[in-house]
Amino acid sequence: MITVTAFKWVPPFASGQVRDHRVRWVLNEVGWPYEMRLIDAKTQKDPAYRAVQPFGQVPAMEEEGRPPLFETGAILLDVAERSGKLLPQDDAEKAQTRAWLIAALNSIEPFLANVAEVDFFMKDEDVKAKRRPDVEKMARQRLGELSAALGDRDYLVGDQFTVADMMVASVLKVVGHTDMLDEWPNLVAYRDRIFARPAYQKAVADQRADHARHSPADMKYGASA
Ligand SMILES: N[C@@H](CCC(=O)N[C@@H](CS)C(=O)NCC(=O)O)C(=O)O
Repeated sequence: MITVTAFKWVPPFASGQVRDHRVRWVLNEVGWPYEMRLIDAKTQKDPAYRAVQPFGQVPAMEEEGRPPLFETGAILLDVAERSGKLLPQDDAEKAQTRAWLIAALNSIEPFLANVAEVDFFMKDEDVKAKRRPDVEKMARQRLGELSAALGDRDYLVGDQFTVADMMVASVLKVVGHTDMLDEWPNLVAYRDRIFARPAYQKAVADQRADHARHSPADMKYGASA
């Protein structure tokens, strides 16, 4: 059986966004059964959990007979490769799919995450007001470049939905609290097309339901390992 780790609870703005939705989603897509292991802040610091996820983050994927796997990009590629789904058959297209998945994590997500960091985590209103235009400008640049690369195609590589589309669409969620995407109708249509997939809808609904069953007290913030 596959076990996926996730948090028991997160603040409402983050529910539906936590990266374990990517692992739930890919497993739903390929039809592999899994169970969730919901952890708290205390477990994050536990050496036993660090042996599973060296940074104490979620998600991780544990599976009998295999070393645990962390990093959502690695997990999506692993599941796609082993299932023979969500990757093109053609070698060159497969390589392009890996490139787009890594680009999502490496060349797009950090710029969008800067926007979210200012909006959700910066406390000082003066610093926030100064930094916001710069981070938005850089994020918009990446989104414009993504829009140009996608053009009028339905998916990023060939004519098939792949793990690259999963990761790029998931990364677009990071600025889902803004209207930034509206400047590029092809990106809005792309995101909506991908998020209409039942496997995605279930992943996010299940994550939200797990959070709704718990409270901040369940996270044991401040408790030592
Ligand atoms: N690059 C990692 C990022 C994982 C990550 O940032 N997880 C967040 C939740 S979305 C987390 O566990 N944050 C708590 C922490 O860093 O202590 C991945 O894609 O798996």
